[in-house]
Amino acid sequence: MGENFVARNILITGAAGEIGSVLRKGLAGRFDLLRLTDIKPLGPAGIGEEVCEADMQDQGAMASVMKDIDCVVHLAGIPLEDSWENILPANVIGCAHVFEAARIAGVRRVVFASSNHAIGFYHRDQRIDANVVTRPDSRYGVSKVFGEAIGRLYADKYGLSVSCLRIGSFRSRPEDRRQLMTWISPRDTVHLVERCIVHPDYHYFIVYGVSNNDQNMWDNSEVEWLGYRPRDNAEKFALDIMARGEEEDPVAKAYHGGSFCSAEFSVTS
Ligand code: 15L
Repeated sequence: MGENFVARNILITGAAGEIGSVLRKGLAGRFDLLRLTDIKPLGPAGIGEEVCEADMQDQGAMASVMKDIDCVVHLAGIPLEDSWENILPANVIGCAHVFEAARIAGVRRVVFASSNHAIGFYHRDQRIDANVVTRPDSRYGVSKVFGEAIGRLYADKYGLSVSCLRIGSFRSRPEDRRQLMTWISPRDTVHLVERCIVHPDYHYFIVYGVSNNDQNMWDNSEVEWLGYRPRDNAEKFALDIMARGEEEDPVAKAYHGGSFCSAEFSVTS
């Protein structure tokens, strides 16, 4: 990136969503400006905030929200499996618009909310790092692989600084057995995103968005330098969850992506 990066003005897309709302609170007062966009209502702007309704499909609107921004945190999109008709415009075209608008506006950094579903078809007995080949488990997962790829292109070709967060299960507390492995707490999420915003110099990397879970399957040791030190551990909730005696179906249970893998699964051996 050349000289060290200083993040003053931050844009969050999808700021009315679950992660966006937590970041809005958690990052309040940390930067000169938090500009928040969504297609859903965001309420009135607080101190240090600007709110604007903007649709990622609308290139003109995207261009105007990028003005004077140092770093975009791109969360907007469909957060679950859906039809191609819905995934393509929201998660593929919309994501391309965001990167392109950022490039044209001279934004230096994009923090992209990817997902563990980019690698969902790895077996649970395999602990993986971010160098593995992607194995998306859904149309949604494919859209996240696309986002990671466009991020890589914009880093290598145009010199943007890009991080991709393969977020696990963002919940206030883990809700099932799988989430004992995949949970990321709100507090750790704010810390991770903040590290990705403020780190003075990086080109491109992928990090797993996961708390300090005893049963974690994702290895972030190559990105120690980022300073992400998660403090929460899903194991604290394990007794409660195990006592419920709920079982995942055999396909979901075999893979990192859980029910995203078993949905529509039709391989017969
Ligand atoms: C995701 O990417 C989804 O957005 C979220 O709702 C969860 O389902 C999560 O992954 C997960 O894997 O648990």
